[in-house]
Amino acid sequence: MGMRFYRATSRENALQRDRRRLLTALLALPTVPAWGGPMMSSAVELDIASDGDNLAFIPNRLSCVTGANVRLRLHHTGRIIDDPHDWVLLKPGMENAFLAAADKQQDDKMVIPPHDRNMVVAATPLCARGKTVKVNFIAPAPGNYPFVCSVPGHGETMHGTLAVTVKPK
Ligand SMILES: [Cu+2]
Repeated sequence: MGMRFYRATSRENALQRDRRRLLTALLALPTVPAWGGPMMSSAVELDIASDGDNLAFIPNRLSCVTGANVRLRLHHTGRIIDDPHDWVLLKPGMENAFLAAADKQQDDKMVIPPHDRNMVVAATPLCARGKTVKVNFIAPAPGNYPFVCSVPGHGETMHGTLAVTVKPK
């Protein structure tokens, strides 16, 4: 009697354990397919570099699809100059206003003053010579977004455009 009860209980426990395992497995499944799912925002890797010791970006045009999960890497290819660089993506039309403010910035450890952040979509940290820095961001609404290096004196030539395109249907 006691034995039967024990077996029933252990079978019950085993069932519950199986159900729990199934539930855990279901919860672990991604809610959208790993690739090509309709809800999945596509991941995009963008690479940009300084043009050696010139104050320019290579390439100076980038593009991605709106809503993309962008991972941008900036590489500083300078060999002589000690100036760091960064990559700052701005809202359309903000380039002149942002650079005017950035060029007045004295503190070269913090090149994006807090009151300028409303012009900024995304920005890498400062990148030292020979190094690579990264920033992840979600591509904004379709449009042409200027990007600049915010280090004083750089942005006038060290700039470009990120073309954010509409989602293909
Ligand atoms: Cu720079």
